[in-house]
Amino acid sequence: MKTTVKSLEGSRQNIIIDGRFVKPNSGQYIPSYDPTTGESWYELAEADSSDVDAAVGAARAAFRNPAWRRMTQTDRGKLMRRLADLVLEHADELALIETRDNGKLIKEMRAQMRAMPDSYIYFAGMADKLQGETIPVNKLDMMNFNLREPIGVVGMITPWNSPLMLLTGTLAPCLAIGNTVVIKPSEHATASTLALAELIAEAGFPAGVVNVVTGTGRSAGEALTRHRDISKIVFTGSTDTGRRIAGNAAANLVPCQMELGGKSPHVIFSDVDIDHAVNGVVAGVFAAAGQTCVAGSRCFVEASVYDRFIEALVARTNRIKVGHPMADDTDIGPLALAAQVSKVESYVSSGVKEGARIAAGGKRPPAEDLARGWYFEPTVMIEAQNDMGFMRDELFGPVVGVMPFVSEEEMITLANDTRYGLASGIWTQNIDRAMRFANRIDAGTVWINTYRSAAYMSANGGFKESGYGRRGGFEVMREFSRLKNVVIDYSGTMQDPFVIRLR
Ligand code: TXE
Repeated sequence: MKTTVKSLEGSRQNIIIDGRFVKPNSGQYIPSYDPTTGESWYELAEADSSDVDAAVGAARAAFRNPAWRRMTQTDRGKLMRRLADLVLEHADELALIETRDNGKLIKEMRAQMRAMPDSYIYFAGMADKLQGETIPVNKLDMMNFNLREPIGVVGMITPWNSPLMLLTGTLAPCLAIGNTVVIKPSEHATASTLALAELIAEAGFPAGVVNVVTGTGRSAGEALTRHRDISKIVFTGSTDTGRRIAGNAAANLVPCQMELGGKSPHVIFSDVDIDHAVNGVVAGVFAAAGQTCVAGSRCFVEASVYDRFIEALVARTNRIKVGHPMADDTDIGPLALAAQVSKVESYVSSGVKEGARIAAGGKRPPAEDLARGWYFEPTVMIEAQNDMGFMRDELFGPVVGVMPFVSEEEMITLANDTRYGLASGIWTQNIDRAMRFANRIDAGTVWINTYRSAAYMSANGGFKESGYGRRGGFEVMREFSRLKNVVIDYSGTMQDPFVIRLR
């Protein structure tokens, strides 16, 4: 893998089409910023519609290429295992690249990158297990069965918060089935995707199976979602952009998979160990500085323990260390974008005007060594209401709003009172209550006495404006394959079609 933090520093990165790094036709490059300093550290190519067209063409040719199309499922699985080995071998460098690009903690990224190969291995194992079925029909001497086959060229538009992990959730099953791919990573964290594409080539995937076009959503992203030769679009990002992309895709009747924003409820009942629940809430909302789609950013606490819970949550939050993402003792690093800090700041201040109170954090940290970076303190907002801006919209920052509830009925109404439906969590020792919550909550994932315990073996995704389609588990293999029905008549005869016989 030639792409390393060292090679990226001060460099210009090109796009990858048909297995080669090529310059963008526009000749334009845009800066990628280091969130700890706000300074540009390399430049990425600004691809336009002509580059996207070339990438989709290469992916389409690769889809037809017998070297890929006629490779057996077992051999595809072997390639993916080789890729898993290469990712593991380069896990620490991939982690460094992501930390430098989006400011996520190095300790978290190392763990994430070392675990990521397991995903490729899991889907490699599925490459030869996707099977159709035979269907009993009401006719003799007929065989009716379903085939599962790859869809074609899949366009993937990924975000900056966990570029490789979020990409892997769809790239691994896509490749296992035999599709080809054009990836448009976020302009805010592009480098790790280029590095992964190098490893994909090194593993032996034929040229053109995975192509990477970089640049802004407005240019490369739009072009990809409007392209007529794309068979499916996978998008992870904001609900507004998702809506726009789904519109572009609809014009070409292209199906989409959408993993969008969230405003997930996290519910605490009085029958639990408060310190454990506080740890759950802190992990659920402050991990990755709140930049996770499943962040439990609305916290509902049973009124009888509300004061005790707030006291413990504030004390725990005040012990969180905000610092440089490379330091081992840092709990929260910077936000990935300058715009995110302004967004979070403005929602916190409008929340105060709407009547909420800051019980912890609420501002950029005063420490001098953090002044140039895009940091924000972990923040607890109390006296929150569901109709306040910061409780309604996704902030994608380290802010939790807390409010009390009295009855289970009231809690369910409050928890479901959101346009999103991605994840949810509940802390209780009462199994009946937990199951009632699991049945009634409008969210694609329900965590009981835990939070953010996501697994690539289970299908995850959103309801409502959090999107549609599922990632993980065997479900995703169906999403990235298409079903074809085949009928054989082995009677050896063909009746005159105009003679109708009643049985
Ligand atoms: O997202 P965008 P941004 C949410 C989060 C955050 C907000 C804005 O609330 O504050 O989104 O972040 C590409 N056609 N999430 O601006 O715009 C873009 O280049 C095609 C939630 O980064 O959704 C990038 O690759 N593509 C989230 C990707 O879309 C377009 C993760 C995401 O960008 C495009 C990230 C267009 N018109 C942000 N416009 C999650 N669900 O995990 C942009 N893009």
